[in-house]
Amino acid sequence: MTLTLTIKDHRFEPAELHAPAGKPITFVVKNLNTSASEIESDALHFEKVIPAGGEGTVHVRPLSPGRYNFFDDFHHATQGYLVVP
Ligand SMILES: [Cu+2]
Repeated sequence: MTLTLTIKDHRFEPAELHAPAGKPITFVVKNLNTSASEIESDALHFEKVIPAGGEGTVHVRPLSPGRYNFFDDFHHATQGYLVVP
């Protein structure tokens, strides 16, 4: 499934996303900030720089139930969660 989110004013919108267990997930991330962001997750094993005004796609393997953190590695106050029930 595909989840779409934006980064604006250094916040993820939405800051919490939901996805089913056991299915591959694609994140499509639009950066509406005026500076670059790097969406990153240790738990989900991705890291991608997204230029200001740009868009990036990251793929995530099928997941077990849990609450997975991701963040903007260039602005650590920008935090988000993927919830897999
Ligand atoms: Cu990084």
